[in-house]
Amino acid sequence: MTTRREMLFSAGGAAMAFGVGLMGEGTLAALADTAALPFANGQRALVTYPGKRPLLQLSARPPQLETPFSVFNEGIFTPNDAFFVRYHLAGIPTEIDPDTYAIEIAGSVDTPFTIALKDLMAMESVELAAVHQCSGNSRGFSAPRVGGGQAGNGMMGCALWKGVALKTLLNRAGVKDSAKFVAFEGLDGPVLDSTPDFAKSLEIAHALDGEVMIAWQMNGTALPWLNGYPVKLVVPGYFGTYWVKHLSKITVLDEPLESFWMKMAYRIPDNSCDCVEPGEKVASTVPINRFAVRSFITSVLEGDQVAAGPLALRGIAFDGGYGITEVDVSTDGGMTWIAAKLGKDLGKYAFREWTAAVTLPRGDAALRVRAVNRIGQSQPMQALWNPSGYMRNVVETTHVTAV
Ligand SMILES: Nc1nc2c(c(=O)[nH]1)N[C@H]1C(S)=C(S)[C@@H](COP(=O)(O)O)O[C@H]1N2
Ligand SMILES: [Mo]
Repeated sequence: MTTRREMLFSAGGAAMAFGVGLMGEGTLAALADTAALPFANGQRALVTYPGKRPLLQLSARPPQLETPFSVFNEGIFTPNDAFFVRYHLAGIPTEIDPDTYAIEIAGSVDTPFTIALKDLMAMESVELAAVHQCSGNSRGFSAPRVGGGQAGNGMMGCALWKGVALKTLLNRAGVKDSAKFVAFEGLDGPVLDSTPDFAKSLEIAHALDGEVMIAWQMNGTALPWLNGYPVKLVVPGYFGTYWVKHLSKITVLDEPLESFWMKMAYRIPDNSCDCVEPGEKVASTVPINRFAVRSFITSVLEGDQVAAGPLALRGIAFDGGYGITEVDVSTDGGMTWIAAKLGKDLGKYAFREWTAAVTLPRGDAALRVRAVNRIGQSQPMQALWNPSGYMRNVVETTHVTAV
């Protein structure tokens, strides 16, 4: 009899050392190629984990990997092997048996139950293209700099998610009238008892909106291990912190979740810009929630040399789920703008491709791109700041030299 037990490191002992950090970071860096992010101390080792191509290493224990920005020009969907990885706790699962894997639904429900993975996968499924983005995406550009993972712009990606609507499961359990929140936990855990376990919550109406999904497929195949195999919560338009990986427990609550990860971490200033002046104290905060509007040029990268004359620009834009309706580009640092052409609409949560034909005279050029969404939200010309380095959505500038 064969068992379907899956392992993160099937290659055995040597590979094992990578993920669980037994090998010193110095050793790892020595083995690896490096890449440079465009800010101070932006040198990163390019490391290969199971199921992944070489990615930029932010930390080894737990693994945190950033997608090289050039990947975003490969297509609108980010390939699974290039998708970023973010964990908080070093106790990540290294063995999972899909035959015994189950999700428990408990708390303020009429009929608590546990559902096996195979039964979940047999339920009516939904599919949705959506951007997944870490709250810490682009933090390394914060000026003045802030503490936390110094990420470039690669802690994001767009995938086609397939799974079961959370609403379907919650309705099967029968949510009690007193319910106000739903909490989510995954298989990973802290190495030390004193470290708070990772748990997140959504308001009950959000959890029942029919879009929040328990995904067991990403871009047509099983989720990569490090992206939450076998199931992750997908919360369209919301920052990645809510997208709980290796999802194993769902608890309906009558009270807010008293978790470090909701109450202390992942909070933004409670004001209209999500910002404060550098150094200013934040008066009050709210949990981070929807993405701000962002847009990027992907066809040329910072510092590139291009041929003077006509240049076909291409890139991506996205927002928190209203949908991108306009993209403009500038070749003179933002003095004049021309409208870009929007590509195929893959849904209001997906990357929206755009293209623009520009002409560059010989010399240095500051290329800029800005997007507008359906409710008129856009991007600021000057970067806004907050102490956690969240919500960056400044109009980005790509410097190129036309020769
Ligand atoms: N179980 C678990 N789920 C988690 C986390 C975690 O540490 N453990 N981190 C969250 C954060 S902050 C992010 S950005 C995303 C990262 O998802 P990915 O690694 O699949 O890209 O997972 C979220 N879900
Ligand atoms: Mo994150």
